Amino acid sequence: MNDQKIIQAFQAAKERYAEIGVDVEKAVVELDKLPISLHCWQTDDVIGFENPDGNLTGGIQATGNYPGKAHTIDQVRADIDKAMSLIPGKHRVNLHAFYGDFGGKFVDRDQIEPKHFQSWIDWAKEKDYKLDFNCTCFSHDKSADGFTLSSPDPEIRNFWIEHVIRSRKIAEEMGRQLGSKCMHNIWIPDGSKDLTVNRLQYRQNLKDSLDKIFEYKTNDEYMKDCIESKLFGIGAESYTVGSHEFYMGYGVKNNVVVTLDSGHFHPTEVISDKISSLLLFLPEVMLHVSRGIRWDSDHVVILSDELQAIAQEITRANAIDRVHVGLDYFDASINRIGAYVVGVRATQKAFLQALLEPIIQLRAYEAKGQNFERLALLEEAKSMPWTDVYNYYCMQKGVIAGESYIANIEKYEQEVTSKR
Ligand code: RNT
Ligand code: ZN
Repeated sequence: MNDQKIIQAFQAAKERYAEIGVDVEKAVVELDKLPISLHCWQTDDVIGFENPDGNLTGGIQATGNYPGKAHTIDQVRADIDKAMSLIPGKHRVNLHAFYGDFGGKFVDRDQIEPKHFQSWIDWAKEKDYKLDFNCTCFSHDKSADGFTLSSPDPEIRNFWIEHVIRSRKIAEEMGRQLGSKCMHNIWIPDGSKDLTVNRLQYRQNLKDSLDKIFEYKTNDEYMKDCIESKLFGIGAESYTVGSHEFYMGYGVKNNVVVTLDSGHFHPTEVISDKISSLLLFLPEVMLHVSRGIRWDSDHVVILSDELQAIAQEITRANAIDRVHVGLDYFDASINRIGAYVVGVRATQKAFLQALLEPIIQLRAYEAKGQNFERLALLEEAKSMPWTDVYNYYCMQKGVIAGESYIANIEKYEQEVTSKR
């Protein structure tokens, strides 16, 4: 697409939006302020660097065998840099604890320290990314029985408590050095395949473990704790200890941010409608934007109705500053860098559309009970020329607009990933 044409289309879009009372320039400025946290685990199918031959466990699975996945830290970073170069705006990278820079040595989870992440922090500083972090409570001997923080065995519980506290300290250090609050997310795989009779006991254990974990007080300016629920995992279909009700209760009572993963609910249950409730009881909300398909909670994000609804709920609640947008999907069956770019661009497009909503008119219709008018305007808004605004935003940021980025990723595949 040539710049001249992008500018012309943008001018026309701007006039068209003005007719429905929407300020396009303001929407672009707002979109530019929205950081999206790119999960590092799309690069290598959630394997990490602790044990390169390790298996992904914990009820999650990356399916597919597309060539060219990242095997080293440098490759992960190069792939993320490549993806970032095709995404307008300044963004974040979300690391998992088992992606530490362990220098070829085995460092167990209860031994990790900020120094194992210093090279990540330095890289982020150099590239002007911010970091988020996750403890890794899966793909490990001590999670093999299916229980970590909720384990009946106090030794196992203490091991994971230690790991999570250390992870929180690492997150704090990331936030301190990078001058931006690092969101630290706790997700555990705990659950069981079949009928479970001690459901209360495991949940009691998890509650006690979390209480111990949060006894270590972190600096709020540097890091924030989040807890993520799930409905079920593969091999843990009957019972998940960390359910939505569990973490909602824990989070609200203890003022811990709740993470909503869009793939972690019943297929017809959506997270978009949970946001306005959580915002009333918690200062912030963390999102893992994903796309659930049947048993899989982690398909590549696309511009779906639900993604649009999520963005609308956040902008309508005026809560862009209170809702942290992170991605969480891993597709090993397609070009992995392409998977990032598709997902982030879709997320940005959803937010741009939401920011371009004729919200004043919509609210006026709703207040007067003019529900046909509200529905009709919502439908019209979908086909307004928001794509011309997105292309303009890409151009402004020096990023390829439109489908030409596909060829650019193919070139990277030919020159870099296919040679791995
Ligand atoms: C798993 C959770 C969790 C993981 C990452 C790797 O179902 O969504 O967030 O995807 O921690
Ligand atoms: Zn998640």
